[in-house]
Order: sequence, then structure tokens, then C-alpha cells
Amino acid sequence: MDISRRGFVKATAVALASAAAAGTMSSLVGCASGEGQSTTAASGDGQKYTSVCRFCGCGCGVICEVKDNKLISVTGDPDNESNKGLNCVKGYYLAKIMYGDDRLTTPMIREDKSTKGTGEGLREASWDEALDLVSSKLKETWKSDKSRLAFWLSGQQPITEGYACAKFIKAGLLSNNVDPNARLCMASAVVAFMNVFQTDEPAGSYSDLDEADVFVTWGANMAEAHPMLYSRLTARKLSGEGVKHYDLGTIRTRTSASADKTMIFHPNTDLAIANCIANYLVSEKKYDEAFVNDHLQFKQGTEDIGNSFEDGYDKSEIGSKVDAVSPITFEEYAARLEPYTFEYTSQLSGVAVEDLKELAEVFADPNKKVMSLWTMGVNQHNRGTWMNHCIYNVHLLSGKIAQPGCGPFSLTGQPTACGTAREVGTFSHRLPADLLVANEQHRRYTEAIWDLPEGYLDEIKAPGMHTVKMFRELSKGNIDFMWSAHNNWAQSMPNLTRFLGEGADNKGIFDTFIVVNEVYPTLSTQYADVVFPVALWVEREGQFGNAERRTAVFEKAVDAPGEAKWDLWTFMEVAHRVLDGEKIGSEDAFDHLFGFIYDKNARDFKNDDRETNRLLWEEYRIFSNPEMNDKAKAINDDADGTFGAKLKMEAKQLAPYEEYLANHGMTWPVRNVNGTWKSTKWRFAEGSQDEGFDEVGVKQYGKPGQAGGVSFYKSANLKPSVVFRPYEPPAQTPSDEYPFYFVTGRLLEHWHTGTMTRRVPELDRALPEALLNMNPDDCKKLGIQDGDMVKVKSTYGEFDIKVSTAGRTEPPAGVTFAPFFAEETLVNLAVQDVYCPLSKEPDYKKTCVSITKL
Ligand SMILES: Nc1nc2c(c(=O)[nH]1)N[C@H]1C(S)=C(S)[C@@H](COP(=O)(O)OP(=O)(O)OC[C@H]3O[C@@H](n4cnc5c(=O)[nH]c(N)nc54)[C@H](O)[C@@H]3O)O[C@H]1N2
Ligand SMILES: Nc1nc2c(c(=O)[nH]1)N[C@H]1C(S)=C(S)[C@@H](COP(=O)(O)OP(=O)(O)OC[C@H]3O[C@@H](n4cnc5c(=O)[nH]c(N)nc54)[C@H](O)[C@@H]3O)O[C@H]1N2
Ligand code: SF4
Ligand SMILES: [Mo]
Repeated sequence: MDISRRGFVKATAVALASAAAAGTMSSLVGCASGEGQSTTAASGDGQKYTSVCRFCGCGCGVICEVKDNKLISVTGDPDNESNKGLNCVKGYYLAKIMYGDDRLTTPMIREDKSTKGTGEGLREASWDEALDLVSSKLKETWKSDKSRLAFWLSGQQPITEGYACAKFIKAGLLSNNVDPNARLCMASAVVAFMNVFQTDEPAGSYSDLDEADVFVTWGANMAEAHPMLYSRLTARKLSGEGVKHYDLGTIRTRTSASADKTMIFHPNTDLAIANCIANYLVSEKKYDEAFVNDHLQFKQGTEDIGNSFEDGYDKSEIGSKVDAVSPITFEEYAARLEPYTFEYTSQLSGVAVEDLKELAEVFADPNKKVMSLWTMGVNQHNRGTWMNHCIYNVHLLSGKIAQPGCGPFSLTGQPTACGTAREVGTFSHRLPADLLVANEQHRRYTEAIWDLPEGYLDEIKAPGMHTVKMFRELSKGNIDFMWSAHNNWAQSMPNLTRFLGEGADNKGIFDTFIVVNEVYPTLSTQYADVVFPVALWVEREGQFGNAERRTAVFEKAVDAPGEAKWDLWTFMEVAHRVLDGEKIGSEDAFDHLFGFIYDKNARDFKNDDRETNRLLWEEYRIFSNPEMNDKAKAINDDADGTFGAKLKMEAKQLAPYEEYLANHGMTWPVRNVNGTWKSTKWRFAEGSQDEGFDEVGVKQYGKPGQAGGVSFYKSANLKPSVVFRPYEPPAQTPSDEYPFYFVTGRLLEHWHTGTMTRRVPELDRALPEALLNMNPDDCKKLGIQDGDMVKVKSTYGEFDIKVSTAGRTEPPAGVTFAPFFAEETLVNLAVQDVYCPLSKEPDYKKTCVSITKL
């Protein structure tokens, strides 16, 4: 099952070759085994700490080596099952992200709001002054009008920190105005998971990459964005007989360079392509009949759902109906698919009929193990939730799911988008562990664990503001206090013109009191009234949860510089000031919620980092294992006795904290089997837990022994839903005035807004500027040469950028691409903030723009 070291090395060669084929200058590409690699020469005699990479959702394990309180090397961790020692170039240079010249080391306060957006105007302050100021502003807003509070958190915030924030904001402040940047990233995946399977996060694991016969990437540039996993994919291609990779997307990327076939489609027609495959399976009776009969139910939902151009959309007649679905028969489903013939789909998408047929045959072949992978091409889509459904539909119809090497795999972007944002409840509609604020039993259960009076959380039963709404309200001057951590919204949010730009719509940014926790100066700190300098990565202990459900701990390895403090300390210090004088029952509110970890009089944690994390983890873990807790047991004895059983099914099931350290990460559900804690590689699949199958889940909650040995025991009626979703066009389509689609995304060397990776000289030199990739024919028509500056303009805003026809991506005629890492090339000024109506995740991938030579 495991791929060999030789396979990895060969794959590296392929990744390098494909990079060369794509015509890039950098030698810092692809992956290699982490063994022996280091940021600075590893002396080998420093203190070693087990850790996880700070960057992408691959969640590579790394070992940090420390000497004299300084990180001197970072190497791949061979004992972490996710990467087995492999890293990408960002992983090798991890140590250097800590030591940029301008680390923030002192709290700062802005006196004069007119200096916002200039990079000037912040003065140094003491922690006491900064904390008192933030606390008094938060308390003032909280007491006068809670609806004007906003917290913006992140899929980069370690798990226990996110858990503590959720507890503070939801139970302490009784507010749901908290959302993470994961809304910009995984929300469409999450909503589809919940709709289809009634549980969030994929059934498969990275081991599938080592066993699949066919890979289909549906809008994922894995070579740049998930390099370690891409190396595993290319290794499998090299070591397996006839293994194929189909790459679907709207632009040719470096991932396309090594694919067997690249299928470039017109934006949004991925919906039609998936329906076309489903139509072929159904109309030619090439679906898995036993699987369909035993396991599936069919549905359709609200259609013609329009677009969320303006704020009233969610509450509009159509906007309020977008979640509705109703049951249909298999025959009705088949009839809905009929229009999606090969010919019609080819016309619509621009993909050749033969290519569509070839892909459909892959799903029709009962002997092929197929792994689908997707990321932002699918999620950041005005029909993002629908497109997730469409991928599940073809896998469900063909029974290609929940088996080793076979299944739909939704990739996560950030290091702990799964672990934190999605697990511990930092979304505006959630409570920890997949529980929902709107569900009465979920509130009762949460009250029991947090020891709150019954009914205490009823005040927050209505979800709060989702991210786009939050920033639209900010632009209108309707937010008085905002606190952000682990993100850089002033660069990463879409339609920045709405709230940063000049004009009528930007009232809020100057009036709102903004607090930013940061490690470096960023565009967001330029708009902050107070900046809290914080510990970066291994300057404290924390945990990340990666794309294959692996939770792993990174140990504290070095101290934070200057006065920089752990983010969690800043939240505790503000929490006890704001909650001063408040009671829960008869006890002081802060002590009631956090007394088990924090001594507010001593103004410090009661224990070291590890023990603080462990105590928070153990409390969070109660959400996951109801039978462990007496209070939860009491709720289990509810009137009809079904709630407890249901919760057990919903539970993620987690192990004690120390197991994660000892095992270099474990994948949930983690279950105690005869005294040993065991990870699960394949959920819903029958087989021995010793080999990573979901034996306990299937036996305990499912109906074992069914066709294929699978049981979708979390799904309603034990059956996942195939939901018919039609093709609908992008929010904007090209016009004479705005003739080009503008796609945005990432490139290998930089992480998001570049704040960390651009401070690593090697990465900065490898990719120093953001370029607009254009099709050579389009350039010719516009009289543009490589290196020319152009103005890119949309109905939202504009920015200037240099053109290249020889960049990392090769867009077809009519499409352009630029990355968003460069703050001097602020692409998001022009990117639309239209979102998927179901998930509220914005579509960063197809704004219509004009391009004018400067
Ligand atoms: N180097 C690096 N790696 C990263 C990150 C980083 O900043 N830098 N960030 C991480 C994060 S948070 C994320 S979310 C991931 C993102 O990972 P990806 O989604 O792989 O990367 P992007 O560059 O955002 O998206 C590019 C893809 O979108 C596709 N696309 C564009 N329009 C459409 C469409 O209409 N339909 C479909 N199906 N596809 C379309 C393109 O074809 C292309 O394959 O990367 C993670 N990894
Ligand atoms: N145009 C365009 N825009 C996009 C996207 C796109 O595809 N196109 N993708 C979207 C997606 S998928 C994502 S996930 C978002 C990401 O957007 P953001 O999360 O807003 O961007 P990051 O650059 O990752 O910001 C993380 C910040 O945290 C800081 N930091 C590092 N460590 C710590 C720490 O320990 N504590 C604190 N408090 N701060 C720390 C870093 O310096 C950095 O500034 O971008 C979105 N924006
Ligand atoms: S950036 Fe991603 S692939 Fe690269 S080392 Fe880190 S986790 Fe692994
Ligand atoms: Mo993301």
C-alpha cells in the first residue's frame, strides 16, 4: 500500500520536469524527500521538536531543531503518516518565516484615525494600556448593541485556540457574529458534505493516492497548492500500470503539465460536465445498480437562484429558499439529466465530445478505482455547493466511494481549516463538533458541557453574520468593533474597493474600532486601531487538523520575540476584563468559562502551554465522546432516547491529547479498540480497524454486510443523497466593456497574502512579483507585449499589473489569471464579492474585466 522512497524520488523528478516544461525560472519547485533537507545547515546536535508545517492543508509533519532558543533547521518528519518525511519548498524554509526583520514585538495603538491605510500612525504602547483600551471598546459595543460586534478568525488558528474563542464569543458574549476565513475557502465543501452525508469532511485518506487507477482533478492546481500530495499522485502514476490523470479546469496550470489529459472548459460548465457523466451512467445503465438500490436517495432543490450581488439577497424571496430540497425518484432524476448529452455539453463547455466520453467511461468501468480531487475551482464558485454535489453524484452512482483508492476527496487549503474552523465552531451558525446554534438539542448539549443554565444559549439560536455580510456591513458603518486574528482581510477579502476604496461605500473602515493580532505589519494592521503582537507558529504549542482528518500537535520550540504573546493570552486578558462583574449562575462568568486554565488575578495561565492545551482539548473532546461525560449522559436519557444515540453517531471521536503527540498525528474517528487508540483511514467502509477501516462505526451504528461493505451510518436513513443540480451561468459573463474572465489563485512559493513567505529571501527571489498571465492571441489583439503594464478593471474596482504570456498558468483566449500574494498588486480591489447562495463562499474565480495597456 505504501509508496516507496524510490517512488517519491522519481516523482520529484517528474514534478521538476513539469515545472521546467511550464517554462518557469525557479529551481525551487516540486518536492523531495525531507530527509537531510534543512533551512540552514542542520548540525544535528540541537534539541528536536515534533511539529507540523505552518502552511497548507497537506499538513506535513516536520521536525524542528533548536539551538540557543533559535530554530536552526526544519526537516520532514518520517513518522508523520500524512507525509512520511516529504515536504515542499515552503516546508524547507519554515524556520526563516520566524525571523523577518520587522517582526512585531510591541503592542501598538493608533491615535489618529485619519492615518488609517497609510502605514503610519501607530505608536508603541504597554500591554496594559492596549488591553484596557480594547476591552473597554469591546465592552462598550457589547453593552450598547451586540449586533455591531464582529470577530474574524481563521483556518490557521490552532484547534484549542479556536475552541476557546468560540466559547468566549458564543457563551461569554452570547454572540454569533464570528466567522472564519474558511468561509472564503471550504464553506461550499462543508455545506455539500452536510447535505449529502450529514457529516463534514472526507471519507477517504491520503492512502487513496497510493492506490487509485485514475485521478481526476476538477479545479485544483495541486502541483502548486498541494505539492506533497501531488508528489504522491505522480509517484503512483509512475509506479502503477496504466494509471491516468485527467485535469479539468478553466486555465492550464502546472498540474496540467504532467496530466495525461487536460480538459479546459468555459467557466461554470463543470456543472454540465458532471451532469453529462451522470447522464451517460444512468441512460446507458452503467451505474452500480446494487449500490444505488441499497444506499442512495434522490433529491432536487431550488433552481434559478440568481446571484448575491447585493446585500438583500439572503433575505430575498429566492435567497431564503436556496436550501430547500425535496425527494424525487431515480426515474425523475434520470429525466432531469437527459438534456446533458455529450453534444450539448461539448457545445456549452468547449470540451471535445471524445474527451467527455473518455472521462465518462472511466466512471462507467466497474474495475477502475477513481479518486476525484478538488479545491477552490469548485468551492469558490457561484454554484460552489452545487458543484460539490455534482462530483459526489458521479461517485455515488458508480459506487466509487469509501474504498481504498476510490472516492471523492475534497482538499482543504489551510493547515487547520478542517481541524479548527470546521470542528470547534468558529462559524456564525455553529457550535463545537458539527453542532448547530439553530438546533435546540445541540444547544442543550452544549450548555451541559459548558455547565450553563438550561436555555442559556437560546439567545444565540439565530446564526450571526457570515463573512461577506460582515464586511459589507463594515463598509456601511454598521460595525463598531472588529477583532481579527490569523488572517489578513485587507488583502484577502474580495471586492476590497467596497470597504477600503475611496467613495461612499467606505465609511466603516475609519469609524470601526479594529483590533488585529499579527506577527508582521500587513495591510490589515494599517487599518487597525490596536495591534497585538503575537507568537508565531512554534513559539507556543498548538494543533492543526489537515485534509485527511489528521490532528497533529506542534510543540513549543522557541520563545516569542520581545513582548509578543500567545494569541490565546490576548483573548483571555480581554475576556476577563470584559466579563468582569458578569455572572453565570452564581459564579463569576470568566472563572466559570475559563477558570480551569487561567488565573485572572495572576494574569496568566495556571499551567504551561502543553497542559493548557491538554485541558482545553479534553473539554472539547467531551463534545466528541458523549459517553465520557455524566452530563451528556443525562441528556442521552431524553424522552425518546434517540438523542444520545444520534450524538454518538455525530461525534467525531477523539483520543486523549498525549496520543496525538506520541503518534505524530492521528486521523479521526480515533477509537479505543481493546485498549489501543486507533485512527480511521476509510470511514463508512467495513474492514478491520487495525488496517484503518471503520469497523467500529460500521458495526456499532451501521448495517454491516451490505453490498460493497459500506455503511453510511451518519446519513439520514443511512443513505447519502444524490441531489440533481443543473448548469447555471457565472454571475457575470463577458461583455464588450468587460470581455475577459479574471481567475485568481496561488503559486507554489507564496502563502496567501505573502506576509510570511515574502520575508524568506529564497522564496521572494524565486517569485518576486505578481504577473497577469494572458493568452498570447489576446495580447496580440490588444497590442500588449510581455512586461507591459496594464490596468485591469471590473465593475467593482481596478488595479495595475505587469503582463506575462510565459507565466506559470496558460489561460485560454478570453481568460486571464493573477495570484493574490502581492500587496502592491492588490487584485482583490477588482474581484467580485458574489457568493454561492447556499454556502456564502465568494467566487474569486470569474470576475469579468477589461484590460487596457498603460
Ligand atoms: N503555494 C500555496 N499553496 C497553497 C496556498 C497558498 O497560498 N500557496 N493556499 C492553500 C489554500 S488556503 C487553498 S484554499 C488551496 C487552493 O488550492 P487550489 O484551488 O488548487 O488553487 P487556486 O490557485 O486557488 O485555484 C486554481 C484552480 O481553480 C480552477 N478554476 C478556476 N475557475 C474554475 C471553475 O469555474 N470551475 C472549476 N472547477 N475550476 C475552476 C483552475 O482551473 C485552477 O485549477 O491552496 C492551499 N495551498
Ligand atoms: N483573489 C483571491 N483572494 C483570495 C483567494 C483566492 O483564491 N483569490 N482565496 C481565499 C482563501 S481560500 C483563503 S483561505 C484566504 C486566506 O486569507 P487570509 O487568511 O486573510 O490570508 P493570510 O495571508 O493567510 O493571513 C494570515 C495572517 O496571519 C498571520 N499570522 C501568522 N501566524 C500567526 C499567529 O500565530 N497568530 C496570528 N494572530 N497571526 C498569525 C500572517 O502574518 C498573515 O498575515 O484568502 C482568500 N482570498
Ligand atoms: S506547504 Fe504544504 S506541502 Fe509544503 S511542506 Fe507545508 S504542508 Fe507540506
Ligand atoms: Mo483557502
